[in-house]
Amino acid sequence: MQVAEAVGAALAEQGVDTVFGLLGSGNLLVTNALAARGARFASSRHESGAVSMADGWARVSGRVGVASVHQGPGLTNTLTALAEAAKSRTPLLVLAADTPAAAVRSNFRIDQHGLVESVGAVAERIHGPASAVADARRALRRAEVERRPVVLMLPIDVQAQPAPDLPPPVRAGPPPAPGLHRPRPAPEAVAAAADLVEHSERPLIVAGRGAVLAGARDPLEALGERIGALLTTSAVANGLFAGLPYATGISGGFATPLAASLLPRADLVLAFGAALNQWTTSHGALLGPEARIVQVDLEPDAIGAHRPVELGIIGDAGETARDLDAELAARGFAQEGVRTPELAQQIARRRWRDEPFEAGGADGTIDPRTLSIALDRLLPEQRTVAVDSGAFLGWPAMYLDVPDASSWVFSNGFQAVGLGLGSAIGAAVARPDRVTVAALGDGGALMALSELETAARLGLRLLILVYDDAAYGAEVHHFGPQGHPVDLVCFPDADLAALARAAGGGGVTVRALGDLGAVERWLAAPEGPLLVDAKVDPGICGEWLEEAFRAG
Ligand SMILES: Cc1ncc(C[n+]2csc(CCOP(=O)(O)OP(=O)(O)O)c2C)c(N)n1
Repeated sequence: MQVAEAVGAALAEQGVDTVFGLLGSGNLLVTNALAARGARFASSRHESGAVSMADGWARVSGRVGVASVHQGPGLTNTLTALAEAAKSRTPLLVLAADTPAAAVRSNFRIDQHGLVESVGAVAERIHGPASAVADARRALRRAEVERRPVVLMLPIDVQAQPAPDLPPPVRAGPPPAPGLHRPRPAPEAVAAAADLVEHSERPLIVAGRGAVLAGARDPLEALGERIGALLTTSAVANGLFAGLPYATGISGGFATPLAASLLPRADLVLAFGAALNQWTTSHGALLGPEARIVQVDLEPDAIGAHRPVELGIIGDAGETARDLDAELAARGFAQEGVRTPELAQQIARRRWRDEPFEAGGADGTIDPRTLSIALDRLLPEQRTVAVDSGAFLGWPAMYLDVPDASSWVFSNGFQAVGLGLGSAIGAAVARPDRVTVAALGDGGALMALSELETAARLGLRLLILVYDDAAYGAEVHHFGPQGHPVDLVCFPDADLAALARAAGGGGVTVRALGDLGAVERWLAAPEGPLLVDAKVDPGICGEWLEEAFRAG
């Protein structure tokens, strides 16, 4: 057995059963070895797609996503998606072939280690035949424990050497699940937080991606109940509190008018795995003058990074919520706080879809809000929504519900356009039982065009919803009002539905609600992807975006 095969076998033994990638001479053997041991291999058409797919798969499955790429250009093609995974703390293992150490003049040679570390990924390596299996296990373990992308360099000369017998497995059985390591907070810190809670009347719990990765819904729900808190999430943690009566949805620019009026009234803000950045707090406007802030995070340098806080607690979001709840229980503390039946009714009645708006949609276009509300009604409740970057992204965030946090793939940690289709494909592979929506702009869709063929080839239940304004709308709305010419970011109309059909999927153009019949028919028996090229009114700009541009 060669080292390449031993590495693939070792990873399969550790539970790796799904691999995304694009094969070249450097990574074919290791990937074959995984496939030979039962792993499913899904080929992308671009390495950015492969890593985005592994990222989306990981977010939905809660497991370490795995991608496999060729050395040199295969790896450079992953960089934007890798940076997104690093910033979003997605646990990923990227198997990257590498040039032999001695091949200093190889065309493929680059500083792979420096390259991936520059975007925040961890570089690991198989060092030689004797250590290769242990090296691979360590890389997988690091991705899992550190909740970040790890790139395992596989020099092709080392891969080709004979492998010693496989060392006995360090862990057989269930596949790796990130977040097994949940540091508990210091008891003194918990006691200090309990003191603050005892003096609060209107507490607010803000949950971020750290709370999602920690699986902290239940302990946060219990804590919220005890202290009478309003619940909200950052945009990335959307869905964490789905269905709870005192949850107001996303905080920040996507907050409903009701939420935007309630959030600044809090006198105590408990942030769990949420950075409290400018998006979540609307540049601080949603934190009232009286608010005392407690921030819980695994990372010491996250504490106070965006907002000064009164108390920082280093610990896992779920464990800290549990310990704080237990401390308050021991003190005999419980209060109604903000929780009245009237408030629950108000929250239920004033969701985004209930807020009136002056519908646009002139000249054969549809208002993106009208479109989103209608699709939300048509889609089954059990769905996954993956969102690209661009001006359109507020519409799915505001109008498309998700049943829980793992059904929401918001690949916006790097604010890169073009990763949404890949991450949606990975999400759809993770949940073949339900419909996945890829919400994209036309710019993002065209950037990831090659993966339309992937979606069709894999026969995914994927609704590719393109908010098509025939422009880089974000730039139009940003610079147009300032009087700058924006003709360079406006494009002739493109028939994206025809492109999807050419790639082997379905495609329909939507200019009015009446055109959604094709979507209804597809939903009745969703087989293979359907691209909805929604020609949206290019004049409509979300208030959240106007506010973001004003704030600079
Ligand atoms: C990879 C990348 N390139 C460029 C940008 C700058 N940018 C931000 S939004 C945007 C426009 C995206 O257009 P589209 O996908 O059609 O969405 P829209 O803004 O029109 O809703 C661009 C080019 C970026 N964020 N990422």
